[in-house]
Amino acid sequence: MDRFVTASRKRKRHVGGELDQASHSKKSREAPEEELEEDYGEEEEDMLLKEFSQPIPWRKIEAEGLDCDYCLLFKTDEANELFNALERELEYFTGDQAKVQVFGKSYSVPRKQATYGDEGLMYSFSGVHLLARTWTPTLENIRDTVTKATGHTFNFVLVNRYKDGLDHMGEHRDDERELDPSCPIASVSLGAARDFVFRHRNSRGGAGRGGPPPVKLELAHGSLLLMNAPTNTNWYHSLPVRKKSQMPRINLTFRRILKKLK
Ligand SMILES: O=C(O)CCC(=O)C(=O)O
Repeated sequence: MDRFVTASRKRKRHVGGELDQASHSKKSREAPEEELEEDYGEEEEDMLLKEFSQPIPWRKIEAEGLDCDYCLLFKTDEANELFNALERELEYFTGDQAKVQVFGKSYSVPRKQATYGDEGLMYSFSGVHLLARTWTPTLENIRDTVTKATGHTFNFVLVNRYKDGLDHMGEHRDDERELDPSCPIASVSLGAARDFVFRHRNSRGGAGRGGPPPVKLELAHGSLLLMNAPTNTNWYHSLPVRKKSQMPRINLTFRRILKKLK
């Protein structure tokens, strides 16, 4: 994949010759208000782009019917700030909304969950129907960064908070009909690094052990994993228990949902 977060090709200069990177106090108190826009030659533009742009080093993860892209989207400092802001802003479900139905029985979810997104959107899975709360500023900021990095837009996010390595998520596929099949699921991880495991549908259970081997990866603080089609048709994924992990983790899966709530 060849995607880059780039600086603008035109940079503003103050009349006095200072680059607009100078401190705001200096600009407002000493520099004249008037600004000139300069066009640069191709060579100089390339140099500036090298200096100011951050190529995102994507890693391709592929197996039979599995197509994912992985990168470190946020530097550690940024990721720390985002994690702390989410800890202040997010409200998680309680009561019945923090439970799932499996074969008619109700179980507490072994983590905390929340859903945010565009007005009226609802996401249903395992017998629960979760209505989106309004985007918070930090979720909007992360969503827009993911859009810039991938070119995809998202209208919904499922948040999972794991207090430590005992909190986990069982094997499942994100193959609900309301998900737009042309849009990958973009999974941003903040906090403790955790293992993430894909298992092919033909490799589950006693009878079907002939499928391809599992694909395991560690989702790092500040990382982005893109699950492209047809991954969620063929492969289940899970976040297994890791008893040694003592730190919390927040995972955001940005999605595009097709149907509006009536
Ligand atoms: O926390 C994670 O990385 C897993 C999230 C997940 O599997 C999901 O939201 O469907």
